[in-house]
Amino acid sequence: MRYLITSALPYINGIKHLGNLVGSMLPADVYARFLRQEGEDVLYICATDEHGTPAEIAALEAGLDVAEFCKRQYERQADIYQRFGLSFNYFGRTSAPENHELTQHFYYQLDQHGFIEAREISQVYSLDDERFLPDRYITGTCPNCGYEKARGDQCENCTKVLSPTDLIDPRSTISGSKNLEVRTSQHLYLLLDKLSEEVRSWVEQQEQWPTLTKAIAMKWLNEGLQSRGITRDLSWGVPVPREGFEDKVFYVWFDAPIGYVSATKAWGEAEAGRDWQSWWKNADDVRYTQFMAKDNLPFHTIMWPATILGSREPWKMADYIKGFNWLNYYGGKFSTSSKRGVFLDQALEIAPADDWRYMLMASAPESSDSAFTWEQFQNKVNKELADNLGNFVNRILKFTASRFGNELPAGGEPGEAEAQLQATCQQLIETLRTHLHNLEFRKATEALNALWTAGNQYIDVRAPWALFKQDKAEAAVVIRTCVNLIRLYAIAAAPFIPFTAETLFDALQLTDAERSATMTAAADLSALAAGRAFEVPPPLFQKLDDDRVAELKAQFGGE
Ligand code: B3M
Ligand code: ZN
Repeated sequence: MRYLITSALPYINGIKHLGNLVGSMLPADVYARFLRQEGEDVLYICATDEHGTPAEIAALEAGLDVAEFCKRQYERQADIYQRFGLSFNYFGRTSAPENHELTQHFYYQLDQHGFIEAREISQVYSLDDERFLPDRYITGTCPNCGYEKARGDQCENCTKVLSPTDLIDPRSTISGSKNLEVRTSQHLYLLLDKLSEEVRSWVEQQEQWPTLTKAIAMKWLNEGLQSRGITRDLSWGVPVPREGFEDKVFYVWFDAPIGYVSATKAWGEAEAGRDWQSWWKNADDVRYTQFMAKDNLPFHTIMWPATILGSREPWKMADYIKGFNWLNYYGGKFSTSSKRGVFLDQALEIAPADDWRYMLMASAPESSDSAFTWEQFQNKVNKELADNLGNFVNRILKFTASRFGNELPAGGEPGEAEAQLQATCQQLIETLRTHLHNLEFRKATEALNALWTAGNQYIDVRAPWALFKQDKAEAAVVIRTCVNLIRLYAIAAAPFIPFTAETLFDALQLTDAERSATMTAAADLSALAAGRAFEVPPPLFQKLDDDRVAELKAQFGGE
């Protein structure tokens, strides 16, 4: 089995916030890192989603040509994800030539098999802006929930997918003008209704999907699929290769999921000998897992599968779709468009990536929406990372260095307490691995934290500092056990806090083979033997005191 992993493609219009990270890229990265560690063949693909009206609007606001705007934003995002330790095998762009080519290919296939229809439709035209107003170029009140800032393509509040003409009291997003009229123009439609039964039978086969994913898909299917316009009056995007459509491009949600395939193609082309097709075509030996926030679920459970099914080609479809609820920020959503919450560049100025990675996974909105609070962040960093893990490492290594020097001491034999600790660790590692295989990230961090607690309980009982005065050999056994425990901690935590794991690997001077051991193998607490050299690392985590928390709350409006 090989593992293909994708995160929903982050949209290009600006730096993402913590809510975006927790609901797609971060869990996918933790999963990818875990599977690689287990020795699996993993391909983790992501890309920026660059087309559509929000990109054009953001470029306009920035006073840049949209291609230049996207290029700059792509570089900024790629840099930030690297600093967060996101280990994509490839981070592509939907504006890349591979995506143009594959999008047109899917269109040809769908058209050839009778799933595309050209229709004359009515559209909102802005007289003041002298242009059609597709999708987000129009704002109004949601007919479903009454939210006043619903966009022409989807209501951000209730997630209902909309058409611009559905909106109540519509206005232009560009100018605010209400001087609008309805005009007709030709557009292409994907005949989802014709594919409905095929999509339904595919969805029904997915017995192991999480409840949220299945519920959203079934809701859509039961409401009845309707054909959907897949072209827009824009100039930035994938051109529509059809006579009479020279001024149009494909709708962003048509080409975006194709970005998963095209970014894999770009990965394949980046180095000789990479067979990208084998990951996507007739890929029965591939297990494909997608990660995304819940508002993206309809597109991945219905629209994208319909595109694949209608292409009549054997493209890989998702085996598992992990959807996340919202991470809320003080009673409201994190939001890029309203600049609410903490953005990734700001986050890295406040604390290192690992603090965020751990905290976010520990409060992942898995079974319901969850709330980000600064107290929760403080609590996770101070109590779990700094006290439970960081303190253990520093106390043990400092003590060892001062009493025995910078080598693991010899003497003594592991006894009952060590055997018990080892059994506890093995059990917790199995629990952790099971949660990770099941993509239960909150529970996984709980198992990890329990593992750290087990070490602290062990040294509370065995108290090597006291033991040293009475029985040096016995103290040496405890020390060796603890240093092995530190290696286990580093390996078990590596998918979550890879930078810290690296610091610990260096401190313990592990060989490459020792660094890439599985958690199961590292649960052998006598692997590192007497005589091994080590260094004492600087404190691993910095605590946040109450004043700092108050400051952050004031700065970010967390009240
Ligand atoms: N770009 C996520 C969003 O902006 C969207 C995901 C595309 S995945 C193919 O809501
Ligand atoms: Zn709504």
